Amino acid sequence: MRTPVGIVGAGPAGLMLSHLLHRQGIDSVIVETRTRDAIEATIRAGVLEQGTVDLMVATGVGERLQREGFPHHGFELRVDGVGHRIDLHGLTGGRHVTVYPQHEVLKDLIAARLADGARIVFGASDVSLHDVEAAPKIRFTDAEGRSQVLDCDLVAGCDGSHGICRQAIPESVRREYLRIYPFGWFGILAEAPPSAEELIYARSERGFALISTRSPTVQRMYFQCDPNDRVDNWSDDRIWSELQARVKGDGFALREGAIFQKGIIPMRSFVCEPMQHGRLFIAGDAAHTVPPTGAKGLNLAVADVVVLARAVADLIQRNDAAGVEAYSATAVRRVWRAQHFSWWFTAMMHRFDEVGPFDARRQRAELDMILQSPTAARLLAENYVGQPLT
Ligand code: RFL
Ligand code: PHB
Repeated sequence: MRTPVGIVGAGPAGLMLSHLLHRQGIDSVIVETRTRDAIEATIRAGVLEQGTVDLMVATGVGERLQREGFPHHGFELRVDGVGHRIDLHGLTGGRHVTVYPQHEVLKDLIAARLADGARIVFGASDVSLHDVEAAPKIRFTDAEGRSQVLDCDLVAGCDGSHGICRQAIPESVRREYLRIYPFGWFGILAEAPPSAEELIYARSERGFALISTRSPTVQRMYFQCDPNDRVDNWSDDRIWSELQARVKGDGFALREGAIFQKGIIPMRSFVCEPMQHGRLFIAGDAAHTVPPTGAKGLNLAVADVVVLARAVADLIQRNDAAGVEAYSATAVRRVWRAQHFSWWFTAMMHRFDEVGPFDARRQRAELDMILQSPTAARLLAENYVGQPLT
C-alpha cells in the first residue's frame, strides 16, 4: 500500500487531518488500533471552542453539531457555595462555546470520511513506524491478521498520549516537559435532568467539582479525587453526597439519578518538542496533554491539524516546504498558551493538600480577583473560549 500521508490514530486529530487534506485534494490512509464501535462509544471531551465549531461547519461536518449542540454563553464559578456567573458572551465580545460530545464529533468525521471514500484501517495491531527520516513506512497487522506495510511520503502521528509515534523522534532531539498533579478527577455519567443551564466549576474546602452535561437526560460530573483511589471505593450514595457537599450553598442542590459510568482520570500537563522529525509530524495528545479543567485538549488537537493540513498541502501541491518546516514552531505557540491557561485554571480551582496556609489564602485571593475585577474575569473568559484558528 502507498499513500501521500499515512495517519496513525483515528481520534479528533487524525480524522480531522484526513478530512482537511481530502478537501484540498490530498489522499491519506488512517491506521487505528481500535474498532469503529469502540471509538464511537468512548466518552471523553464535551466542550468545543467557537473555532472548532466554525471549522466543522465550514468544512461540511457540522450539520448535526449545529442541530444538536448546545451553545453555552457563560458558566458558573462556584466558590465556597456561592455562585458567580462568568459571562463568556459579554466578556469576549460575543463569543461562546458549544457542548457537543467528542464521540459525536468522531461519528460525524468517520461518517464523512467513509462517505468520501477514505481508507481507514480499524482494529490494526502491532503498529510500528520505520525510516521516518527518509522513506517512512507504517507496518501493522490488519484486523484479519495479515501483515501490511504502508509506504508514505509523510506520516502524521495522531495516536494520542499513549501512542507510539512520539517515540520515533530520537531521544537526542526530543525534549519532554511534564507536570503530574497530586490529584485526579472522578468522572460519572448519570441519567438525570440538568441541575443548571450552564456548566458549574466549583471550588470548595473539600476540593474541586465540575457539573457538565451531555443531553437533557444525561449529565456528566467530575470531582477531584486521589489519583490512586479505586472506583470500587465509591458507592453511588457516596458519590452523590461528595458532589452535593462540594456545590452546596445558596439553596442549590444537584438533581441525582442512576449512575451508569464511573472512572478515575489522572491529571497531567505535558508537551513534547519538537512536534516533528524528518517526515514525521505529531499532533494532538500525541504531542501534548492538558488537564481537562480548561476543556482545551480536543480543541488543541484540531488547531494542530489545521496548521499541519495547510503545510502539507503547500508541500505536496506547490513544493513549498516553509509550512512543514515551521510546523512545530507554529503549533507549539498555541500549545503553550493553552498549557498555561489549563495549569492556571486547575491551580486556582483545586485543593492542594501539600501547600501551606499562605498558598491557600493566596489561591483564594486569586479567585476573588476574578470575581471582583471584570479585567481579570475577561482573561479567564477569553482563554476559555479560545483563540481563533488561524
Ligand atoms: P485521541 O483522542 O487519544 O486519539 C488517538 C487515537 O489513536 C489510537 N491509537 C493508535 N492507533 C494506531 N496505532 C497505535 N499504536 C495507536 N495508539 C493509539 C487510539 O485508539 C485513538 O483512537 O487523541 P487526539 O486525536 O489527539 O485527540 C485528543 C482528545 O481526545 C483529548 O485531548 C480530549 O479528549 C481531552 N479532553 C477535553 N478536550 C476538550 O477540548 N474539551 C473537553 O471538554 C475535554 N474534556 C478531555 C475531557 C479528556 C478527558 N479524558 C478522558 C482524558 C474530559 C476527559 C475526562
Ligand atoms: C465534559 O463535559 O466532559 C467537560 C466539560 C468541561 C471541562 C472538562 C470536561 O472543562
